[in-house]
Amino acid sequence: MGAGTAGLLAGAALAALVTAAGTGAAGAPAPAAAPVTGGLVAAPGGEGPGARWVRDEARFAPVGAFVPSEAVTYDLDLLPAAAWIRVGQAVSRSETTVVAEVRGLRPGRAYGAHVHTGVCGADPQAAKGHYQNKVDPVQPSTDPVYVNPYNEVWLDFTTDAEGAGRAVARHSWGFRPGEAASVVIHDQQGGAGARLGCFSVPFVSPEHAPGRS
Ligand SMILES: [Cu+2]
Repeated sequence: MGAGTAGLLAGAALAALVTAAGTGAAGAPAPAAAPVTGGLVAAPGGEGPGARWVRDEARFAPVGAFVPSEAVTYDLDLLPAAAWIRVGQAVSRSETTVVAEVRGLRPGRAYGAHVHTGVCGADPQAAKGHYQNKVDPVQPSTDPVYVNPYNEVWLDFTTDAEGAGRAVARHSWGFRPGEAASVVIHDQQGGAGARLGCFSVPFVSPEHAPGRS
Protein backbone atom coordinates (compact mmCIF):
# COMPACT_ATOMS: atom_id res chain seq x y z
CA MET A 1 0.00 0.00 0.00
CA GLY A 2 2.31 2.69 -1.25
CA ALA A 3 -0.20 5.48 -0.94
CA GLY A 4 -0.67 4.62 2.71
CA THR A 5 2.91 5.47 3.50
CA ALA A 6 2.54 8.96 2.10
CA GLY A 7 2.83 11.56 4.75
CA LEU A 8 4.54 9.25 7.19
CA LEU A 9 7.13 10.94 9.28
CA ALA A 10 10.78 10.26 8.94
CA GLY A 11 12.05 8.10 11.77
CA ALA A 12 14.01 10.83 13.47
CA ALA A 13 11.11 13.21 13.64
CA LEU A 14 8.85 10.45 14.90
CA ALA A 15 11.35 9.51 17.56
CA ALA A 16 11.52 13.11 18.68
CA LEU A 17 7.76 13.38 18.91
CA VAL A 18 7.33 10.08 20.69
CA THR A 19 10.15 10.89 23.09
CA ALA A 20 8.46 14.17 23.81
CA ALA A 21 5.32 12.23 24.59
CA GLY A 22 7.23 10.29 27.24
CA THR A 23 6.71 6.85 25.80
CA GLY A 24 8.94 3.88 26.38
CA ALA A 25 10.30 1.40 23.88
CA ALA A 26 7.88 -0.28 21.55
CA GLY A 27 7.85 -3.51 23.47
CA ALA A 28 7.64 -1.98 26.92
CA PRO A 29 4.71 -3.06 29.07
CA ALA A 30 1.75 -0.74 29.16
CA PRO A 31 1.78 1.52 32.21
CA ALA A 32 -0.25 -0.15 34.92
CA ALA A 33 -1.52 3.12 36.28
CA ALA A 34 -2.75 4.51 32.98
CA PRO A 35 -6.03 6.31 33.52
CA VAL A 36 -9.18 4.74 32.16
CA THR A 37 -9.98 8.05 30.57
CA GLY A 38 -7.76 11.01 30.03
CA GLY A 39 -8.21 14.61 29.12
CA LEU A 40 -6.21 16.09 26.33
CA VAL A 41 -2.92 17.11 27.89
CA ALA A 42 -0.92 20.01 26.59
CA ALA A 43 2.82 19.92 27.02
CA PRO A 44 5.89 21.75 25.80
CA GLY A 45 7.97 20.40 23.00
CA GLY A 46 6.57 19.13 19.77
CA GLU A 47 7.84 19.18 16.27
CA GLY A 48 9.33 22.07 14.42
CA PRO A 49 9.41 25.77 15.22
CA GLY A 50 6.42 26.87 17.20
CA ALA A 51 4.87 23.41 17.27
CA ARG A 52 2.61 22.42 20.15
CA TRP A 53 1.43 18.97 20.89
CA VAL A 54 -1.35 17.40 22.86
CA ARG A 55 -2.02 13.82 23.79
CA ASP A 56 -4.73 11.62 25.19
CA GLU A 57 -4.75 7.99 26.28
CA ALA A 58 -7.21 5.39 27.51
CA ARG A 59 -7.87 1.71 27.98
CA PHE A 60 -10.59 0.12 25.91
CA ALA A 61 -13.77 -1.02 27.60
CA PRO A 62 -16.79 -2.73 26.08
CA VAL A 63 -20.05 -0.93 25.50
CA GLY A 64 -21.94 -0.74 28.77
CA ALA A 65 -18.88 -1.42 30.92
CA PHE A 66 -19.31 -0.70 34.63
CA VAL A 67 -16.46 1.77 34.35
CA PRO A 68 -16.99 3.52 31.00
CA SER A 69 -14.04 4.70 28.95
CA GLU A 70 -13.36 7.22 26.24
CA ALA A 71 -12.18 4.17 24.29
CA VAL A 72 -14.85 1.65 23.35
CA THR A 73 -14.27 -1.81 21.90
CA TYR A 74 -16.91 -3.43 19.72
CA ASP A 75 -14.93 -6.65 19.21
CA LEU A 76 -13.43 -8.24 22.30
CA ASP A 77 -11.58 -10.80 20.20
CA LEU A 78 -9.64 -8.46 17.91
CA LEU A 79 -9.58 -5.49 20.29
CA PRO A 80 -9.57 -6.90 23.83
CA ALA A 81 -10.82 -4.96 26.81
CA ALA A 82 -7.95 -3.19 28.60
CA ALA A 83 -6.02 -2.78 25.34
CA TRP A 84 -4.37 0.62 25.53
CA ILE A 85 -4.27 3.50 23.09
CA ARG A 86 -2.56 6.85 23.10
CA VAL A 87 -3.04 9.50 20.47
CA GLY A 88 -0.73 12.48 20.19
CA GLN A 89 -1.16 15.48 17.98
CA ALA A 90 1.53 18.00 17.07
CA VAL A 91 0.29 21.25 15.61
CA SER A 92 2.32 23.96 14.01
CA ARG A 93 1.45 26.73 11.63
CA SER A 94 2.30 24.58 8.64
CA GLU A 95 1.72 20.98 9.74
CA THR A 96 -0.43 18.66 11.76
CA THR A 97 1.05 15.35 12.90
CA VAL A 98 -1.02 12.62 14.53
CA VAL A 99 0.62 9.68 16.30
CA ALA A 100 -1.35 6.64 17.43
CA GLU A 101 0.14 3.99 19.70
CA VAL A 102 -1.62 0.82 20.86
CA ARG A 103 -0.78 -2.12 23.12
CA GLY A 104 -2.60 -5.28 24.01
CA LEU A 105 -4.01 -6.10 20.57
CA ARG A 106 -3.66 -9.34 18.60
CA PRO A 107 0.03 -9.88 17.77
CA GLY A 108 1.23 -9.65 14.20
CA ARG A 109 -2.04 -8.42 12.78
CA ALA A 110 -2.81 -5.61 10.35
CA TYR A 111 -5.33 -3.06 11.58
CA GLY A 112 -6.75 0.00 9.90
CA ALA A 113 -7.37 3.28 11.68
CA HIS A 114 -8.50 6.79 10.80
CA VAL A 115 -9.53 10.06 12.34
CA HIS A 116 -13.33 10.30 12.27
CA THR A 117 -15.67 13.26 12.70
CA GLY A 118 -18.02 11.89 15.37
CA VAL A 119 -17.57 11.12 19.05
CA CYS A 120 -17.61 7.40 19.92
CA GLY A 121 -20.82 5.82 21.10
CA ALA A 122 -22.45 2.49 21.81
CA ASP A 123 -23.22 2.29 18.11
CA PRO A 124 -20.02 1.94 16.04
CA GLN A 125 -21.55 4.31 13.50
CA ALA A 126 -21.67 7.09 16.09
CA ALA A 127 -18.17 8.11 15.03
CA LYS A 128 -19.61 9.01 11.61
CA GLY A 129 -17.26 9.20 8.63
CA HIS A 130 -13.61 10.01 8.09
CA TYR A 131 -12.35 13.51 8.66
CA GLN A 132 -11.63 14.98 5.21
CA ASN A 133 -9.61 18.08 4.44
CA LYS A 134 -11.59 18.59 1.26
CA VAL A 135 -15.03 17.31 2.10
CA ASP A 136 -16.69 15.03 -0.42
CA PRO A 137 -20.06 16.58 -1.35
CA VAL A 138 -21.41 13.04 -1.60
CA GLN A 139 -21.75 11.38 1.82
CA PRO A 140 -21.10 8.71 2.89
CA SER A 141 -17.91 9.27 0.96
CA THR A 142 -16.53 6.44 -1.16
CA ASP A 143 -14.84 8.40 -3.95
CA PRO A 144 -11.07 7.73 -3.90
CA VAL A 145 -10.52 11.34 -4.92
CA TYR A 146 -11.56 12.13 -1.33
CA VAL A 147 -11.01 8.81 0.46
CA ASN A 148 -7.22 8.62 0.55
CA PRO A 149 -4.42 9.18 3.08
CA TYR A 150 -3.63 12.63 1.71
CA ASN A 151 -7.13 14.01 2.24
CA GLU A 152 -7.84 11.98 5.38
CA VAL A 153 -5.80 10.94 8.41
CA TRP A 154 -4.99 7.25 8.04
CA LEU A 155 -3.25 5.54 10.94
CA ASP A 156 -3.06 1.94 9.71
CA PHE A 157 -0.64 -0.20 11.71
CA THR A 158 0.52 -3.79 12.07
CA THR A 159 1.10 -5.06 15.58
CA ASP A 160 4.37 -6.62 16.67
CA ALA A 161 4.81 -9.96 18.44
CA GLU A 162 3.62 -8.34 21.66
CA GLY A 163 0.50 -6.85 20.17
CA ALA A 164 1.82 -3.28 20.12
CA GLY A 165 1.60 -0.98 17.15
CA ARG A 166 2.22 2.61 16.13
CA ALA A 167 1.31 4.83 13.24
CA VAL A 168 2.06 8.40 12.27
CA ALA A 169 0.37 10.66 9.77
CA ARG A 170 1.52 14.14 8.83
CA HIS A 171 -0.32 16.69 6.74
CA SER A 172 0.26 20.25 5.64
CA TRP A 173 -3.27 21.12 6.70
CA GLY A 174 -4.92 21.33 10.11
CA PHE A 175 -8.28 20.24 11.47
CA ARG A 176 -11.21 22.61 11.29
CA PRO A 177 -12.31 23.45 14.85
CA GLY A 178 -14.53 20.78 16.38
CA GLU A 179 -14.68 18.55 13.29
CA ALA A 180 -12.14 15.85 14.21
CA ALA A 181 -13.44 13.88 17.17
CA SER A 182 -12.18 10.30 17.31
CA VAL A 183 -9.86 7.57 16.11
CA VAL A 184 -11.63 4.45 14.86
CA ILE A 185 -9.78 1.12 14.61
CA HIS A 186 -10.89 -1.17 11.78
CA ASP A 187 -10.37 -4.84 11.05
CA GLN A 188 -8.63 -4.12 7.75
CA GLN A 189 -6.40 -1.47 6.23
CA GLY A 190 -6.87 0.85 3.31
CA GLY A 191 -9.80 3.00 4.29
CA ALA A 192 -12.48 0.40 4.94
CA GLY A 193 -13.37 -2.51 7.19
CA ALA A 194 -15.58 -3.26 10.17
CA ARG A 195 -15.25 -0.96 13.16
CA LEU A 196 -13.51 -2.77 16.03
CA GLY A 197 -13.26 0.13 18.42
CA CYS A 198 -13.27 3.87 18.84
CA PHE A 199 -11.38 6.40 20.96
CA SER A 200 -12.86 9.86 21.42
CA VAL A 201 -10.10 12.45 21.03
CA PRO A 202 -10.77 16.18 21.12
CA PHE A 203 -8.33 17.08 18.36
CA VAL A 204 -7.30 20.69 18.21
CA SER A 205 -7.15 23.02 15.25
CA PRO A 206 -4.06 25.14 14.54
CA GLU A 207 -5.82 28.31 15.64
CA HIS A 208 -6.86 26.67 18.92
CA ALA A 209 -3.65 24.86 19.77
CA PRO A 210 -2.64 25.25 23.41
CA GLY A 211 -0.27 28.10 24.03
CA ARG A 212 -1.34 29.96 20.91
CA SER A 213 -2.79 33.41 21.05
CU1 LIG B 1 -12.24 4.75 9.78
